[in-house]
Amino acid sequence: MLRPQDTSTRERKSLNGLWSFRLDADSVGVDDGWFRGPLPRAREMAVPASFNDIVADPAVRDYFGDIWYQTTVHVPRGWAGERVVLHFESATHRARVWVGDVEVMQHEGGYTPFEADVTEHVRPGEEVRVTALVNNTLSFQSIPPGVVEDTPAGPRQRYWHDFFNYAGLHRTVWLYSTPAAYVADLTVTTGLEGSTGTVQYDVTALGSDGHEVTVALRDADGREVATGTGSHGALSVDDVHPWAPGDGYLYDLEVSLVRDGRTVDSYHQSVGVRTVSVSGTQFLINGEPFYFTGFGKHEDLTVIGKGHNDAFLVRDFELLRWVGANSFRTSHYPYSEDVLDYADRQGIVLIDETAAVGLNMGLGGGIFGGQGYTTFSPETINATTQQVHAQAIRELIARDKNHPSVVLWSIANEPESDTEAAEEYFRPLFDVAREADPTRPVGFVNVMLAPHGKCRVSQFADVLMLNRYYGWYVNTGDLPAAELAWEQELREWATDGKPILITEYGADTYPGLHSLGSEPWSEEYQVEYLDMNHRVFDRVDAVVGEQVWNFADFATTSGIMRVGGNKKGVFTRDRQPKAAAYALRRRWRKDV
Ligand code: BDP
Repeated sequence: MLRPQDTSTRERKSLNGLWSFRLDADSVGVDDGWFRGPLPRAREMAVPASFNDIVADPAVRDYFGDIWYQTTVHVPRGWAGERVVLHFESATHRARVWVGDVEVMQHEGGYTPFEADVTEHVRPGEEVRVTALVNNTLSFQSIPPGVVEDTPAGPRQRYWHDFFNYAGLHRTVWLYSTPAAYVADLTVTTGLEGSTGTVQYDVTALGSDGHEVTVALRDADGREVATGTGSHGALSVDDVHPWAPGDGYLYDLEVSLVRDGRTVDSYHQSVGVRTVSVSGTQFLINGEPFYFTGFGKHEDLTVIGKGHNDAFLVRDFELLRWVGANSFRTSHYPYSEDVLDYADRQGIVLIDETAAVGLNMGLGGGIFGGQGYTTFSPETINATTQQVHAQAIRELIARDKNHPSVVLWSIANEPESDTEAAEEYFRPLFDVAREADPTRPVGFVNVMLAPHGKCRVSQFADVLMLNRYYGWYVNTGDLPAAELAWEQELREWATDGKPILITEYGADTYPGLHSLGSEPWSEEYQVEYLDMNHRVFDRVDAVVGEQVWNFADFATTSGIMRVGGNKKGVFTRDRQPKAAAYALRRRWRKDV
């Protein structure tokens, strides 16, 4: 599925703004036909945003179940004869959508786009009603999983990931037009041979009998550097300017459908010419060893929750550059496509992750302790969940395959991985990822409960991604003991002969709390904790990167281990530095 865009043959109209909004705790809205007219007894709600922190009512904050959103849109007069598509960039965690009285689509999964051809249900020049029934309940068959438990005080949603279950319409909703014959999909892969780049393209066109596909590649100054015809082929670029970390150089590939000399459809794809590979314990970008510096992040903001915001996007990347980060992981779900587009342009390297987080009953909310369930079983995470997970992997790759910034797929965060059931569950999922994208390495993020020798899933991974909290959850406050234990474990992993990425290490830090004795929770401790980790990483050659947990403080569920959320941020939730930010800057930036 291609992201909507304005071109010489296409137009799009954002549906963002204030929508009618209503909770439906008893799930009566479908039977009562709430989509058939103006949403009864509705209030207004911002799109894009999570609804949770906007309404001044704790019951709304913690609400789970059916949620209705409705708006109206004027279909532009000029779209007569065009194909009209309704496109949601996401709806968390699932949705059904009606246009007028007609249900046009359903989608499972909260972080990837979905769309429907609604040409037959709209009339150019007229207004049409768009109604979305969003549902944010997590179950053992959703990604991420959760469970609704009956308690004396009523049903309660539980889940095993350490961030607040924000929900709603987090990203842009578009109505857009294409010609009847249109470019439906496009896959671009690139290569480098000395100073020559190659751009392989594969176009899927629909409704296009008798049309010819032509492509033109232009450099950043708009100069045409290569052209081609046919729905697939390879372009060669002399004196190529590669995409590289810190140098987000992009070419523009224009794909056209042509008939009788006339351009019927045109679509533009940014192309970064770069290669990614793994060789022994090295991670190579453009054939050169790459060392990741950066963070695990979250889409998490005050008031708007997981709603996308351009100002914070730019602010966060400013801070990444300021601190010397060259990369981050989209922990723990696919981020807004605005983030990926921006990372491409900024030359920031991404590890792109699915929403498969919390598939581990040995953990809960970042807190060790059994959860009273068996992770993989017919009643809990089962074959149906595996299908949903496989689909989540396919949708992530389908959406993000053309981004040069993405160098590695992460198919899960900290799942149970030390059991036979885990091995059976994950083996086919690695195949799904590799089939969807043979060009990028694939991995998953390993948890401390499944150390080297016990983990049965890391055998399938191209890169070892480890989350470790020596000096925080274990050896708390005892950094010398932590340093010994951590180095010992890391050296065991290094015997696998694969690159090791430290995808999480971090210490909760209350901003403004100081302690000469460097006690946990103080800014001093966070600095010394990071220093200890860095000494260990620098002694183990197979370590190819360090991503601190977390870029910024973020919201979680309530718990005795959390103080107003997770405070492992190097920046506060409002994006101000803690002392650790300056320490990282000194390590990561060679120029200051
Ligand atoms: C890891 C998780 C991450 C948590 C973190 C923590 O991957 O989501 O927020 O620990 O405990 O288990 O801070």
